Amino acid sequence: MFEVKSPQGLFQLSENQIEGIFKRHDENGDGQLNKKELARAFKEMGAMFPAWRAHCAMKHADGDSNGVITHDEFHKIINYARKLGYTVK
Ligand SMILES: [Ca+2]
Ligand SMILES: [Ca+2]
Repeated sequence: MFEVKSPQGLFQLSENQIEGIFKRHDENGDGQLNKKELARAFKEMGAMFPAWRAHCAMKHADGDSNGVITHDEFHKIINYARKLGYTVK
């Protein structure tokens, strides 16, 4: 499970919910996530430094280093987000 600190307190996100957040932030609708879109997604999940978080996530999940998270890299970014555990303080 995945935990996020929000103004309402602590709540948990399932893998599907994380995927939903990432997909919702695919603003140009190309089915891929660039760093800017990632940062917005992390912001929604309660990251304190979304741009930095997106940078690290990109390094982790962008296997072919083309600067975007494509469909086949999606599971890696979801995994990464889950592993963070998101006990954001
Ligand atoms: Ca996109
Ligand atoms: Ca890539």
